[in-house]
Amino acid sequence: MKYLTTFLFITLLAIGCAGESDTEQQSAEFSGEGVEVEGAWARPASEGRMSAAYFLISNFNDSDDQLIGVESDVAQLVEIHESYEREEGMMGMREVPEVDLPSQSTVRFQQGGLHIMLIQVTRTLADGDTFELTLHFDNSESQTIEVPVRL
Ligand SMILES: [Cu+2]
Repeated sequence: MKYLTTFLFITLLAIGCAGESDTEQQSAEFSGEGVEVEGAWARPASEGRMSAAYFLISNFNDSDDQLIGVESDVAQLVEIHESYEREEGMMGMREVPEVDLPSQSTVRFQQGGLHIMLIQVTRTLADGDTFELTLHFDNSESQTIEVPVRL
């Protein structure tokens, strides 16, 4: 457990901190259908270590939705995480049960913010590899996306 905590901390340092908000209210040219996941990517990791995945989720529906779960066979444990400031200058991260996807908005999963934590990856994820990630929503159908691994 102590090892894991240390490793989380080191990873966090590598992930860094971004101050901007994770949700953006969209303007005129925002168009699409349903819930769309774009720009997915994940960090490389050796087998047994940790990776994180990032993407944008846009909710084009007239009603709010929520991301309520993620699944992948590429890791022993797949969790929705958020980074937060534990105290002045000290970043931590924690699991969140769900993420709000407000109507007509884009929620950004990014380094230093919301992310998908892939704990104990079942194979080495090298730059150029891909894996599948399934996202479950409260109101929309589940989606399986292809996630490229890159630096
Ligand atoms: Cu995390």
